Amino acid sequence: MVKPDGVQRGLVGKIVQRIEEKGFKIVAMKMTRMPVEKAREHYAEHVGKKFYQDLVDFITSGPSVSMVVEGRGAISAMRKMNGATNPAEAASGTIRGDMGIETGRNVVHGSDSPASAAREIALHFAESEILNYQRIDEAWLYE
Ligand code: DAT
Ligand code: MG
Repeated sequence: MVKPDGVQRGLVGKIVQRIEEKGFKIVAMKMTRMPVEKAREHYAEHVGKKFYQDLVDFITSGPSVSMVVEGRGAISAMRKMNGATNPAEAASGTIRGDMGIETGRNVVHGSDSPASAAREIALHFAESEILNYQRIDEAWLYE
């Protein structure tokens, strides 16, 4: 997900480009303003933490772009491409390392496990919004 700061700063195209260049397949994508109820559910694991309310306020503050990204090892690779949670600690070459400064404005979200990916996809997408198609370069990406 490109968070509201990424959308406001005009970074959606660059982030989508990184995903495409890696070879991963975007099988669903949409811009929404996340409703507060969805945001609470999305960040349920952080309920009770001191930054929880700021997080919900921020993620619902404007449009964000959600994607379902498919490919071998996509979940862990996307986390690596996103970089460490705190952009100040994120490696150069990562989205957060290259495009962010502070933890509360860290540009992107990525699911952290198959279970959370399944949960988050079901939260943000209807099954009919997830497309099944072949990309022409697949034969050159996988052995
Ligand atoms: P990640 O987004 O890398 O999965 P997380 O799940 O631990 O990180 O936290 C979710 C978001 O909450 C994170 O992207 C930014 C915010 N956040 C995390 N830790 C924070 C902290 N100590 N202070 C303020 N915001 C924080
Ligand atoms: Mg997380």
